[in-house]
Amino acid sequence: SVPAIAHPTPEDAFGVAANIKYHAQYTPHFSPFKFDPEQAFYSTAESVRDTLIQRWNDTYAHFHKIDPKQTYYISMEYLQGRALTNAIGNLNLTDAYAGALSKLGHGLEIIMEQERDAALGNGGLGRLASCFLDSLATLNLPAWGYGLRYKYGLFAQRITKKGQEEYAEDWLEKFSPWEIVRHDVVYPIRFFGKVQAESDGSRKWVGGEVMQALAYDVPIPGYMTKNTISLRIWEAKAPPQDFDLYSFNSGEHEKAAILQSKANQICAVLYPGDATEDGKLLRLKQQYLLCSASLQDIIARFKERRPKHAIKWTDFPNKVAVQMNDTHPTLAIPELMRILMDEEGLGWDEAWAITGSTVAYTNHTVLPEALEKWSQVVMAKLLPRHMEIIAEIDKQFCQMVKSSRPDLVSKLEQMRVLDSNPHKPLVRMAHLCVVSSHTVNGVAELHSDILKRELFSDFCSLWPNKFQNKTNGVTPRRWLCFCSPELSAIITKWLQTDKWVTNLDLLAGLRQFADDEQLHKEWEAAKFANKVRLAEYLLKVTGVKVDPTSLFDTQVKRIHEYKRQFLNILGVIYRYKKMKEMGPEERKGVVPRVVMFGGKAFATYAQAKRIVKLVTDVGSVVNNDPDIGNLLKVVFVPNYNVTAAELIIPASELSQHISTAGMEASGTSNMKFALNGCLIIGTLDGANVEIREEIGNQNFFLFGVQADDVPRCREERMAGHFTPDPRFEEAKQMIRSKTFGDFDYEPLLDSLEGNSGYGRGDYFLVGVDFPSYIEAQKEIDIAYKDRRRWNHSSILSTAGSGKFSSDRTISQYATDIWNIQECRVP
Ligand code: DL6
Repeated sequence: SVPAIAHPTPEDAFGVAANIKYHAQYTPHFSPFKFDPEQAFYSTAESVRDTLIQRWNDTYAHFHKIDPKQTYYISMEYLQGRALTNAIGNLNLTDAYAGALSKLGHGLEIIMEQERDAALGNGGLGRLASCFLDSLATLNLPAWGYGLRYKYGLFAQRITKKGQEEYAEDWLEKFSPWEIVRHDVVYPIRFFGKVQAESDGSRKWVGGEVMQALAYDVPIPGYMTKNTISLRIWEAKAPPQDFDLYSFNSGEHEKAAILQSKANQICAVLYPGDATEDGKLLRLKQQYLLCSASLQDIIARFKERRPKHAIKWTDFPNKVAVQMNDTHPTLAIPELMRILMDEEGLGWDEAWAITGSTVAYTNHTVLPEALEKWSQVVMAKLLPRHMEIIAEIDKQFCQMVKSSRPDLVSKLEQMRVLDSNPHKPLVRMAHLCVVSSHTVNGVAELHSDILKRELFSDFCSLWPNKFQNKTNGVTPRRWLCFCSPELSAIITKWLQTDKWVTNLDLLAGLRQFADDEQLHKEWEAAKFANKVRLAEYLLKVTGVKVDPTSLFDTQVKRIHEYKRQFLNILGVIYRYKKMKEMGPEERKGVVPRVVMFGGKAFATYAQAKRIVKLVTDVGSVVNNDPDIGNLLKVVFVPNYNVTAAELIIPASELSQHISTAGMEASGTSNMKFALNGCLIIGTLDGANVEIREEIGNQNFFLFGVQADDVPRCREERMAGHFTPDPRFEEAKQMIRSKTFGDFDYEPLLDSLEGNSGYGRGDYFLVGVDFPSYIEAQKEIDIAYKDRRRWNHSSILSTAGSGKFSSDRTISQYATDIWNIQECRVP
């Protein structure tokens, strides 16, 4: 073991200050003669990292000694956000660091703001993975997260007169103080090549390009526990011998390091555009790199803990649980099969039994376009051995269905792993996951029911016990304690305990005070302070001045037609029109509102970008209309990310979760808003259903058709059996009349009409739900004027949020799917 290093350890403000100074001096990245906020941030982060590294070493040494069954969470996405506030909060060192920094002439808040968001994910799925890591560590569960170290994370969004523009987000431009490069953890990764039959009958994958995966570890501290686990992210690199000195010296500089340049492309960006064949190939390379490196690592750990010649592979599922976060890591299945058979010498049946008892799959969407399918041709070219294995899985699945379930034979073509359409043969990744995994879960009750009844109904009749629900959750540390310390302090004061932070069900104790005037006063004051903070931020990033006494109404999430930001803005347009028609006296009765939108549209998703443009165009008109003044402001918050969410969510009073019923698998921001006492206007979709049950129907503004009615409504809409509400027509007419500028909104408006042109017969049922949406909005205005009623509902929202802790979700995964137990570092 490495001898202890003699430098100050952070225990109190003096120790911390000395430790920060130590790093400024001896881990220097900047001139030693200055100590500006940026430099102070890096030294502070390095000082925190010292503590994390020590705990992280202790944690894995302990896991090694105990050798418990471990969970490996494989995900292409993690939306970590900033780490400093979270780390010192979880370590209970916030006061010590604030004190130390003030001794060194800096305020903690300014220092925290120096940190860039690590945005290695797109949205809900990635943020969920990050919440899960926090809960895994906090619950002292033996686990690892595996991901990719993208050079450029999710793009940065700028809003200009043209709408959304995308820029590369170079989160590693300086460096990340949280990651530890592991030069001792490197695995070979092969692409292309061919499969060779060996004389003993085995198969061997040879030739092609061999790259390397290099590990970086990001320590994830649990809350108030020594346990600190690792998010291990992989970077592709060329083998060291790759550099061709002869080519370089003869002037062929690019050729000299061709493999390195190819390796650099693999982890260059999160979700490379896949419109081209090259783009598709790159995405598949990313997925394979993640799966192969992670499995080699898992297997190396399994072997390391056993005597070399006594490895019992049947023991593997007793020590390893692999969770695939959606279908992106599906290649873990054929890769585990390949390693077990081709490298460890197991037969098919044994390898298949081990794989099937090890892997489990979480589905996060029912949208057909998000259900991955890969070309068999591309797969066979890049991963020839895996294609063979997948074909064999498909073949055996077909045989099994034919022999054991003749009633399903007529469905077999739709159920198969391979879609053998001769023009475009595909691999259905979701089917590969369902066929191979011991457990498949959805992420909210409604979503899991839809999986069982619709998307995977035939599989469910085959294996009814394979399907489970695990309703999502969010970490209360980041999403309440650290982002709203004022509200958290009030909760702790009224509950007379801070144990709710790790036992969120205790929030139910607030119910008994839901009518207490003193609590109302304190609650409102805390929310108001958060609103003032957000108003300052909005002014800084958008130039729009908002009145913090207005109702803060928010919709922040990826921009997508099914999430219906379009419905929201049409509602705003209608509100604006009605306000314009009012006389000055009538206008005095209007509840002032700030309607905030935030979210990124996928770069090639034209319709989503039109929605962003429409919101900003409406804002430009409404915000500058002297008749309206502060009664209505419409703000598009640029570059919505985790850090922005931490400001926006605690300050919001109403949030919109208004997807077409049946289309949002769960949603997780709905949970964050409710936890922060924000009321919800929503459809019966995803986790909204469960949130409403928990917080009480009277505290939830419900509207819209239900999931079961959606197919019928769509048919009626397509068949023209639909009479649009006049209010809906008025709102559309405002856009057509060019009130908001002369941008071509026809494609967007057409999507609300019949089944021609861009029109998809209003697939997302905006027109159908518009009237009930407007009615719900009216109800909200009435409710907001009654401060007692509103505060009461707000407190009950928080009180009813106990179920939505990711600690609860992770405990259920641990018990029902992974079969792992707590392994606390002494
Ligand atoms: O489960 C996390 C999150 C859900 O809350 C959202 O409702 C769902 O849309 C999202 N799904 C995806 C799907 N991506 N793929 N594939 O991001 O997952």
